[in-house]
Amino acid sequence: MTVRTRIQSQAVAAKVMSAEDAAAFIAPGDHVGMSGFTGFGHPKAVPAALVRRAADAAARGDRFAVSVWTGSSTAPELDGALAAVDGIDLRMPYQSDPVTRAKINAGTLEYLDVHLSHVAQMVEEGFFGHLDIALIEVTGVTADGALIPSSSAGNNNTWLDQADRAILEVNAWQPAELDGMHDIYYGTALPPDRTPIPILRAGDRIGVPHLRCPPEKIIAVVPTDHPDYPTPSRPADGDSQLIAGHVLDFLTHEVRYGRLPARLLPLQSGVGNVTNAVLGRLDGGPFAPLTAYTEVVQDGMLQLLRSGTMTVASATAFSLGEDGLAELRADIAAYRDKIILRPQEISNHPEVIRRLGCLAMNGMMEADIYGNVNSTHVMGSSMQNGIGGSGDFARHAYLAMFLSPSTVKNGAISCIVPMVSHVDHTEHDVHVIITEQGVADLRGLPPRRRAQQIINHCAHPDYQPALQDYLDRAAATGPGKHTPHLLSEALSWHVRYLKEGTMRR
Ligand code: 0RQ
Repeated sequence: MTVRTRIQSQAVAAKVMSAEDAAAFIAPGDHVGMSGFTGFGHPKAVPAALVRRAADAAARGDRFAVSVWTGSSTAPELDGALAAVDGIDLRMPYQSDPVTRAKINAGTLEYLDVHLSHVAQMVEEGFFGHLDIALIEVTGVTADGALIPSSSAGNNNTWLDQADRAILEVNAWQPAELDGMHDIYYGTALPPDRTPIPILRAGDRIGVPHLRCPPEKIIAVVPTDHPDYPTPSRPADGDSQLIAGHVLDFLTHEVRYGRLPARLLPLQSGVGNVTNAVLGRLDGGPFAPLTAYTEVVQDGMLQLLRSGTMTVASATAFSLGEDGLAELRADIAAYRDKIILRPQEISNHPEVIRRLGCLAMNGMMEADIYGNVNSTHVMGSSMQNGIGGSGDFARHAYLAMFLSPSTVKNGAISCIVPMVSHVDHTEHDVHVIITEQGVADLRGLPPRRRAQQIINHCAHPDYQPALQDYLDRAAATGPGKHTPHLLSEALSWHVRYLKEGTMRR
């Protein structure tokens, strides 16, 4: 199917032009709301033209930069390439690109790390300034001008509603069978006019399949034929398999004690190898049929849908590796009724997450002995990726689990520390911590008993003596006995062991 047949509306087809011409509508300093979520559904041609403009400006000793708002992370060809030519003023709400990260941590690129479910509301409230341009990849345009979304929903409805002008990329590489998979909800409003989000089950559809945009707002349409960016993946290592085994044992235990139904509750799983390993272990397991109310459909989830272990997955985007992407494209019609892509305001909506009772599984950088979790910062001040949707789910989930190896960098850094160097999820939001060492179930435990659980069950044996020694001395000599700490020592833990280069004793 050619791009021309993808654009059924005459009015929209009349706006077709080159990426260069479309990019010329974007002025330095503009706020540009782009589609895109974890390498899926981002615009591909116009950002490349912006990179060329920024590079040309730099060659003249000038600067061309815009603010880039998206759904989540994108791909090296967008985030990385634009950051490399200093083409980004401000980035929000999530990134995971090494070039962007380096610029953020050098202080030359401003970054707003926002809960993904909060973005739409905060844009409407005007906290980020006015949105000049929506730059959105779509799969096609219907005869009456409705937009068929592509492989992520993200904030696209908000960008199209809020922006002054819209540029569309119509990507013929995206399967036409995506049409009908989305559920775009236009019922949200700011208080006091809010009404309940009527999702009672993960598979409920409450919206419409297409995005709306008045034709007069569309100033340019760029045909493309570019693939999405598959999520780089590594084979599951031993630690991931051990963590997955602990998660399965823990869920089995919860079912046995009647705290979870036999088919569990809707799953949310963050990105990465560990959560993929968990999903792999669920395949063909005792908990079926499963559902997911989550943010992204990753390879492990596609496999569950394929095998029938999972009946439906609600998300806002795909986040697939090369194999998963090939599988989806080969058999996409079979997945259309099993996958629902919603705006991220809805996929991550606290009201719905709480009502459905999601089981949230997310990665972390470090947890402290009292259960506070750092998902974002190295050494308290350098950004890794961002909070993404982890806070949306953790705070409101029925069960908030954080999963991580107990050490990273070949054992040189312990992910269990006396006091986290940055807090994303407080001790009140974190129910269970799971490392390859075991499970710390923190529910119902006061602080010192939580600390003992975490040290005993999650810390690496190389670090247990130092953590136990810290807890014992803090409890004996610290100023307060409720959450005992020796503050200067707690924070010097990170510095001390960074200098030594290893914590192994
Ligand atoms: O560094 O890349 O140099 O090897 O952080 O860590 O172990 O590869 O694990 O890819 O699952 O990422 C928390 C970052 C984990 C992720 C985080 C270093 C480590 C490695 C990556 P290298 P791993 P993962 C909804 C959920 C927030 C968003 C979220 C994340 C690199 O899960 O971004 O949860 N979460 N979204 O070596 C120093 C430590 C470290 C450390 C790890 N304590 N100190 N470095 N690293 N711990 C989904 C979405 O929102 C899309």
